[in-house]
Amino acid sequence: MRKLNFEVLTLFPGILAGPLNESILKRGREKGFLNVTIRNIRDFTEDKHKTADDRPYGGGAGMVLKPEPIFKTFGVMKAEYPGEKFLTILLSPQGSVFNQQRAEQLTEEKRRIVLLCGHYEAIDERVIRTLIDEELSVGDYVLTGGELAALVVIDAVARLLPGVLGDEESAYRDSFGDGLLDYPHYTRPAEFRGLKVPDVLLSGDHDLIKKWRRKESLKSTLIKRPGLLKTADLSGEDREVLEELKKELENGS
Ligand code: 4G0
Repeated sequence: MRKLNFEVLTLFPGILAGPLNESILKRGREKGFLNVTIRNIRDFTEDKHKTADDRPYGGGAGMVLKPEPIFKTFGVMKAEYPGEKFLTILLSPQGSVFNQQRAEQLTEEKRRIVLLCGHYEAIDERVIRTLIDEELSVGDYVLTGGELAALVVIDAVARLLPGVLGDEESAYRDSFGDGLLDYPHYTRPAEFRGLKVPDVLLSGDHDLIKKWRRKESLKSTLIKRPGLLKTADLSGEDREVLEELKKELENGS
């Protein structure tokens, strides 16, 4: 059995504790598929006030995370794992945008994955140049800190590890590895306040249902996120269905 190892370096460990100790992440850790160590950067500050940030050279608003506590945290961490390798990631709005493909790649990572969370507008550039392999963003918006972004990365990767999800959950996951949006889902009753479930889903014709779902996935993707079609895993028949859908949508039918 393989295990993925994360090290999260943060000034606010409390933000991470809750989500890692609930539901699927908790189970994944308990079963030994996932290991997450949280390190408090403030434990490695040098002064009696435990100062982690300071004013920017050159002036201007906002504070900058000091290099010393971060370098020290890295030093202590590395000393705990002699001879081991690390992939160091900074969560930052300046990073390349995290996606399902990067999540899948990280499931294969053999090194310890270090997630450094900043909690101020900036981090001393010498940290980035010297300690960081990769900057990742979870989307084009600014958060108060990198902790929620780190949780997004851990969650997206953990659910892909074999054994972390139960059978029901992983059957659901497997059907969306193709880069398309989901098809519509319905459960009982067959009619609710006059709103009917599509007949095809009650037909018992599993071949027809499969085709309908695929077409609905393609339609939804075409309408809501057409850019995803460029990288989606599409068959020849998918492409034919897409051409039909484009014509239908042009006609407004
Ligand atoms: C600004 C990540 C803010 C700069 C972190 C960190 C959004 C994301 C923060 C940094 C974040 C995201 C340079 C470390 C913290 N906000 N989109 N806030 N640096 O992934």
